[in-house]
Amino acid sequence: MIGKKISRREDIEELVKDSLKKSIKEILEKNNSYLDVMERVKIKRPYVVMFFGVNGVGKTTTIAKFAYMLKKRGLKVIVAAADTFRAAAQEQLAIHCEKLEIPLVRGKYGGDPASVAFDAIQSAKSRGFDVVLIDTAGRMHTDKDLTEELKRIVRISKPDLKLLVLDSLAGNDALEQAKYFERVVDYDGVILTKIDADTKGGIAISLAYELKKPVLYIGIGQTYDDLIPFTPEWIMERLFS
Ligand SMILES: Nc1nc2c(ncn2[C@@H]2O[C@H](COP(=O)(O)OP(=O)(O)OP(=O)(O)O)[C@@H](O)[C@H]2O)c(=O)[nH]1
Ligand SMILES: [Mg+2]
Repeated sequence: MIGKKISRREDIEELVKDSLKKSIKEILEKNNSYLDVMERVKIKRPYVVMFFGVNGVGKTTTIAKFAYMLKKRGLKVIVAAADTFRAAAQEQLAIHCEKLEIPLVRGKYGGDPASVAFDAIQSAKSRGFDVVLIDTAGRMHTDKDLTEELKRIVRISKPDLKLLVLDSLAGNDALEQAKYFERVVDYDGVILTKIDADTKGGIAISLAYELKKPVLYIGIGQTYDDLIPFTPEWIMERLFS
């Protein structure tokens, strides 16, 4: 707004607010790529989607929501429990899959997660599944072994879509995580979780502005219905209401 002439009759506060709104909307719209798995599956089947992110951000819960969303739309989904690292990770996913009546390919604790992903993809091919969802262990950037493991899962399962799961409560640290995962494996889009927990989800702006990465879905609660597509309008409403 520097250098802009403003007449006496105009309300400066309103003008600043409108200008800010316009800028933020532009940033979000430029990097908002709507993704419809239904359309992608028509081109590539099975369509392989891999989820990763640091510990506890909501990967496993998001996979259950994602599977539910796809199943509701008539797609045949299979899940790969490629978190063979954290205790009870396999059982956690098994409970979700049982409730949702979705098949799960499990691995052994301490086993090779890449082979769990691979087996699920093979199974999807032979049994005619539309989508494979791969859950992975949470990992910090300080963990070299887990980073190498993640690269290996990507190399072997060749996912069609790589999704980074970020906790919207993590603030600036989420941006650091986004930079780290971009460097080691890169990804196509982000799922922002826990938006229901008193956060406006402003991280979506930083992601779009600094990394040009779109937020594709947002988690807004703990039930299977609580995953919705992200739209710039949605966050604008939250930021400015
Ligand atoms: N309120 C709220 N809670 C969520 C959301 N998504 C996930 N959670 C909760 O966050 C916690 C961690 O979720 P998980 O799905 O186990 O996270 P994770 O990333 O798989 O964790 P690790 O496998 O241990 O790395 C659980 O209590 C979830 O119910 C969300 O959108 N809103
Ligand atoms: Mg998990």
